[in-house]
Amino acid sequence: MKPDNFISPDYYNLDDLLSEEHKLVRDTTRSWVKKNISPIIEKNAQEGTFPKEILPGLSEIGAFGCFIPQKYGGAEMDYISYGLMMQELERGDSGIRSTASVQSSLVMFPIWKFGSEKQKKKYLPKLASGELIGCFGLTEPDHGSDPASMKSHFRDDGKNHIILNGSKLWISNSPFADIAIVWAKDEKNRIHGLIIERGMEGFSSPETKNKWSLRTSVTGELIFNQVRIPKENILPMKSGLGAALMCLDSARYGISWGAIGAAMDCYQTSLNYAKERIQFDKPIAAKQLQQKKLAEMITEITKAQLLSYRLGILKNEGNITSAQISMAKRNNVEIAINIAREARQILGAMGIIGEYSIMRHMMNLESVITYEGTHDIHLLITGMDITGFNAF
Ligand code: TGC
Ligand code: FAD
Repeated sequence: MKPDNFISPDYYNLDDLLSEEHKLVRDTTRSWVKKNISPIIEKNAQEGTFPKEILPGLSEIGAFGCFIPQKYGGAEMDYISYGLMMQELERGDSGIRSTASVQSSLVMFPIWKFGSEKQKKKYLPKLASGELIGCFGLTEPDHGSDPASMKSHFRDDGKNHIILNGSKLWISNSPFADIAIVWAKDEKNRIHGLIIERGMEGFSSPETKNKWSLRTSVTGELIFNQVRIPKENILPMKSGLGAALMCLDSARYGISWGAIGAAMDCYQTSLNYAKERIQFDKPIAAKQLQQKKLAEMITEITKAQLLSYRLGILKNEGNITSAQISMAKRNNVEIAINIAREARQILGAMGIIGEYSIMRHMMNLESVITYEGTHDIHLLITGMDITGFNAF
């Protein structure tokens, strides 16, 4: 890998709108990524492994539960800090951001919002410190975009336990997670969140191998065969698909920022390369065709930054809507994937090798555009919001 000399583009002086705390969180995360992620990540991506040794460091910078109250072990940051942290982590690699997103928004968030006080005290501090790693099981083999039709179900054993059957597919970190937040239906077809612990009899989590995308994040299944779960592991404060969708809102918000990080890295790498690469006696940056690519990249990055910054203000104020989050997730991932594709071309053949990060970002973004609601689903959410008609 090339030395990591990343400097973020800031064409509209967005820094002027950030507080000292925001800048501190961003700069601390950036330094941590330069030191701990950039030197190793290419090897992990080539091998298709997650660098577990970074988990304590992720916890130390506050990436596990950054918006969770300190009394439960979180860093209690605001949502712009959370976003900037996701931006910097994904600038390193989407798989690293994924781990922080899942732990914070999909595991700690539901326990914090829908858990009992006993569950919060039992799990949240250990999740914040990285002593426990969690995963989130919503998607099933036959139900991805339409989780309301899920088949996973449980019945009451008439005493202190429920019995869970079913399976989940495409679950980030499932093969090594200590706990799983799993969504399943009760006997009345009502969806509930359950806390499943590794070691429960009948529960297994095989890895899904041979991905071309998000290779630094381990993905797998969750299989439940007559798993006996104490009733006290049901999240008691909210049931229904809406509870799971609230978790997705939090994660999708973070992804809208994260995608900007990947886009920035591709832009910066291709800009530097274009200034240095000489063809026909001039840097290729002096050619109009390459300038068009670079100028369009910085324009789209700047628009995405402003979108996410405004979204962060709305989220801090508690005035955000799910449809606003969908628009930002969809837009920012799309611009990032387009920027990655253009940036790769600017590097010519050099764009396809691991010495540069672009191709890795490009492949990662193929997952990011599908998970947490596909590109199409987010468009349909916007469509429904503005027309009032459900076109799913
Ligand atoms: P619908 O009938 O619209 O809604 C069901 C109930 O939920 C309520 N609701 C919400 N509540 C809170 N927050 C939201 N954002 C909500 N959206 C809807 C709604 O009011 C209703 O409540 P009630 O009381 O009337 O029952 O649901 P639908 O079945 O029509 O589906 C809507 C749709 C398609 C938007 C939703 O199913 C969807 O978003 N599908 C996409 C699935 C998805 O995103 N899966 C992601 C899996 S997790 C993942 O990918 C992790 S990747 C992690 C990583 O590595 O980073
Ligand atoms: P489908 O829902 O089968 O969609 C297939 C295609 O049909 C898509 O293009 C979609 O846009 C389109 N489509 C679907 N419905 C409509 C419609 N109504 N109108 C028009 N077009 C439609 N899930 C979890 O629960 N937890 C995780 O941790 C997790 N991690 C993941 C990690 C990776 C690397 C990946 C790739 C996925 C992960 N997912 C996870 C699953 C992810 O959320 C789903 O893949 C996603 O929601 C889409 O579901 P699907 O793949 O079944 O596609």
